[in-house]
Amino acid sequence: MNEVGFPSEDIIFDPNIFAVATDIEEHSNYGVDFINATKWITDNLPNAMVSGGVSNVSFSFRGNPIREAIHAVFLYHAINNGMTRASSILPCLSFMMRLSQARDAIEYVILNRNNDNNEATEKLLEVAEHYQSGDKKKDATADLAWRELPVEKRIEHALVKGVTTYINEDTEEARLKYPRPLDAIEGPLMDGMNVVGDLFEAGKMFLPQVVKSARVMKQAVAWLNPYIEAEKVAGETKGRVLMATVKGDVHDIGKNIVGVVLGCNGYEIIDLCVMVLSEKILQVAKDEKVDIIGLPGLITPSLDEMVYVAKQMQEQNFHLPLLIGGTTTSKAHTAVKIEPNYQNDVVVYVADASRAVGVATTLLSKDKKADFVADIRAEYTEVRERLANRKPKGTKLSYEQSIAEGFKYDWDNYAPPVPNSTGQIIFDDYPLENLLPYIDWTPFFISWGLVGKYPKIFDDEVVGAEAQDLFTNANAMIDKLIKEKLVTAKAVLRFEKAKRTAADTVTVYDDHGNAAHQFEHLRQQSDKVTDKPKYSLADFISPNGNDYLGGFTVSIFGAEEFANEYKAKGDDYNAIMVQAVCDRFAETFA
Ligand code: B12
Repeated sequence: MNEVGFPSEDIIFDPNIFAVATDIEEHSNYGVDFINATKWITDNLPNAMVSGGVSNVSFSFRGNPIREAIHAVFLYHAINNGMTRASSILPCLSFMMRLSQARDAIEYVILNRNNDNNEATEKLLEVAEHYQSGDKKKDATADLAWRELPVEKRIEHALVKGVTTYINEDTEEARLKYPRPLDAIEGPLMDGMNVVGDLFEAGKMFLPQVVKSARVMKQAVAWLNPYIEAEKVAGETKGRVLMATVKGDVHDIGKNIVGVVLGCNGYEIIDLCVMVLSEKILQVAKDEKVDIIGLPGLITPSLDEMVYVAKQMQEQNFHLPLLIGGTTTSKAHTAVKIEPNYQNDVVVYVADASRAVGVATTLLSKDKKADFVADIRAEYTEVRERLANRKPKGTKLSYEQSIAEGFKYDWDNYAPPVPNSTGQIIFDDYPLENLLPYIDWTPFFISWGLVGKYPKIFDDEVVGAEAQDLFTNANAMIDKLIKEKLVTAKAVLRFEKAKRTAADTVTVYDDHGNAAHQFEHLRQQSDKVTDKPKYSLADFISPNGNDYLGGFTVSIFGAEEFANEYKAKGDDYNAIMVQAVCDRFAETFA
């Protein structure tokens, strides 16, 4: 400042203000953090000003006039500690007097006092309810009107709204109403989840809300598990079943239910969790000598992955039944795409957990298996024949034609840029703080199913509030990752001399000029008539031998392990949050 002659009073610091009373422990101190930061700046940096976006602090109370009072109390403490200006602030002063009785409750939240078990937040929620305007208040009572509905509708409401408060008692009521505990899952709970799925598909629910629905569902299933287990058939193990959600798919609620139900019927379950590579599934199946493999698939890409697993089973000479299940799978897909690839034993599509027991028992029965398999094969052959009349796909250019129409460039008049060094460079622990300013947040919101560009997305009428909430939580997660050093950014990069040695081939050379590796690239072969060349990545390396190829790989180590800790606690929301922010770090690093 002295060196460049910049007036100190022209420097304005704008420390972040984040929402308090969010029900997330890490957020409780955000008010205090801002006030302390303001005090430090004031004490240590004479004349500097401190600004802040005050309305963030009360974000949890959207729609409630108590926000104004929260701003007033917050400003009182912030100004006393040196805050000089505030931005994006809702009116507050008129409210200060009227809400004097709320002041203590607010002050405890802002200053994070008496809040060890969230007591201060709970108290403020109670007080805030009191200040809710007529309409909203009516909503709050209407909120409880759903408690009068039949148990099936209450369960649906809890799943759609992500409310866990009454789910144990409602699940218990359903358990008593239905003949068996599993019927409560396959009846009202799955019906409710289907409503969630339909709303999501129609764009009326967003991913963070679906994650909360999943949390409710998991709690309900956890409530029912002991009752399902109590029906357990005593005696010898009937067989070993390996369950694994395939690569790329994170859905595990259905798989866990199938595991519990089979477990209670005398089967030993080996559960490899989610996102499991085919190689691992098959290795464990061999090592553990399992009798059946069960694959759940809930998203479309899982369907191809299941085909891959089936092919691998055939190639590796497996001789055991393969069960296929989950919303996105179907008898038709199993018959047309999966079964033809695995003929050593049988592939069976199973629509729900209760059917899984019967199917498994039949398949492991010496007497019944042959007839059952013959019936399934006949049925699937019929399905295939019915679906056989497919239209042929569009044609492609021949490879030679594509090369002829490839990208042309005057390489003799081109001087390629020269890297500072060739060979390998390693970053073993790159500071995450350095990556922060470059994060591209838009894909973060897309990964949560919220469409809109950052930061404009916060103003979006439909998803704005949800986006703001997510962003606040993402930043809290980032603080935690950095402060507690939970993950490490690592990278390896390398530049080498390179030459295009054939139409689609790039050869790289070591420092002694020896060919070290060849990269083969794909070329576009679409027969669409356009002016554009048919590109290949190889087109962009000079054939003259004076060019370079660079490659890198980045990874955020520890992210998966930390996400799994949350998953183990049934907290999918934070597990996904860890993955989503680490994905941002990885991309930024790249
Ligand atoms: C909850 C949920 C989530 C949760 C999952 C939480 C968790 N830990 O599992 C979260 C929020 C993480 C999620 C994420 C996504 N989801 Co989702 N999700 C759902 C939802 C609403 C419910 C699934 C569920 O748990 N159902 C309840 C269980 C009990 O039912 P079930 O799985 O079918 O299981 C029963 C039977 O099928 C059977 N069964 C199941 N597996 C097996 C296996 C075997 C071997 C056997 C014998 C039987 C069997 O037994 C069970 C009990 O009877 C569905 C909608 C729906 N209608 O299913 C969408 C749905 C599956 N999701 C969908 C999508 C698109 C996604 C995302 C891609 C969204 C996004 N944009 O990121 C991501 C995918 C991420 C990934 N890479 O996997 C789509 C899939 C569409 C498609 N064809 O691809 C669906 C169908 C919603 C929709 N209508 O659009 N999702």
